[in-house]
Amino acid sequence: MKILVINGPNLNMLGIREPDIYGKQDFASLEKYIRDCASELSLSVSLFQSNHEGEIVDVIQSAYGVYDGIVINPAAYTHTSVAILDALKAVGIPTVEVHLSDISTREAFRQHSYVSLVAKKTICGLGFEGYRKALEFFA
Ligand code: CA2
Repeated sequence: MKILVINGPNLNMLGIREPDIYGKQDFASLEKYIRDCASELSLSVSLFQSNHEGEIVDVIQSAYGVYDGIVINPAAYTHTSVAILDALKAVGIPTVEVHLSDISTREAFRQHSYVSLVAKKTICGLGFEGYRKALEFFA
């Protein structure tokens, strides 16, 4: 089973600020963690990170007919992007949404997610472990 993992804007900056919210580990550690989890679960995984909404839309469109599942942390685009929601609807690939923090207990503007409208499952507040749970959903 082929899974595409998409991380959105600023997640490449993990570990340098706000460790109380996002943890102390950097983005390279997150990518290694995801690859190790996928390997343990016998899933084929591709990783993509972008700070650009249109690039994320493009990679979702490119996943059509190629990937069996998408794991996405849209980061700030979670709360703003109808374009990412529409791309996920267009390709119809089962999607699990992940957030490192618990967005339901943070600022009001973080409590709404467009991606949740299409996601099979949303996992929040488990840090890196949320990505493992998302991969387990597909496994
Ligand atoms: O909790 C999550 O995973 C988020 O998707 C992370 C986003 C945030 O905008 C969402 O509301 C929730 C932020 C990604 C990274 O932000 C950083 C902030 C400071 C230092 C490093 C990264």
